[in-house]
Amino acid sequence: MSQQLPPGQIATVKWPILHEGDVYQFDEASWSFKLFGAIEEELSLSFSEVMTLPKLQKTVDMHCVTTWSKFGTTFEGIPFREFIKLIKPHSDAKFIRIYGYLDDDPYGYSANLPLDALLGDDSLFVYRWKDDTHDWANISPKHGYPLRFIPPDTFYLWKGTKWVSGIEFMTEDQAGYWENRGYSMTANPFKEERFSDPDSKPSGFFGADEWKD
Ligand SMILES: Nc1nc2c(c(=O)[nH]1)N[C@H]1C(S)=C(S)[C@@H](COP(=O)(O)O)O[C@H]1N2
Ligand SMILES: [Mo]
Repeated sequence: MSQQLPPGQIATVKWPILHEGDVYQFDEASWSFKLFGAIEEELSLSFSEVMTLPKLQKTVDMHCVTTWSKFGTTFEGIPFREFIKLIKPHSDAKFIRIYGYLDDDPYGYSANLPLDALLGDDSLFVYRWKDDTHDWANISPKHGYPLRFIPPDTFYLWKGTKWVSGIEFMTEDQAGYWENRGYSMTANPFKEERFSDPDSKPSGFFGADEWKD
């Protein structure tokens, strides 16, 4: 809830919508959440199993690399750390990728993050939200229903995978969808880490100006 505007960002009141591909249509029967990679035993959870995990509410800021920032959105969700309690990561598993749908592929989208940055209350798999002008509601399909990740505000929002399908544990920091297309591995908005090479902005920059209030 820092309400600090990172360099090069513009505050918006609206909650813009940005993603690649189609909006995922939730189907509980085929939905699962998988924990895999550098862990002792892989685990697959149903939607009802995920929803029995401990939850909390937290007000956070969101910073999109296309330059909009939205302050003060309150989310209800399951802390990332609750999933770690269900498995035994290898001792050298220092990074993760959070996967989500891209069109019909449940693992088509992903974003990498360092594990040790995700253990606080500001690292949430969310399903409900509110803000100053909206009462509590489920996350809409376009924003990631039934479940999407919200990263700590020290990461740009592309690290916030929508329509999540699982967490991969990794011993090396491996790129996700946008990181493979020229975006930063570390992605700290307050250091303006937008691109992996600050001198060459990737082509196919997404987002345009549609979000402006
Ligand atoms: N599955 C999936 N998750 C995604 C994306 C995507 O293309 N696919 N786009 C990311 C980007 S670039 C941003 S800025 C946020 C936008 O979330 P919002 O549309 O709810 O504002 O979702 C992120 N999560
Ligand atoms: Mo984004």
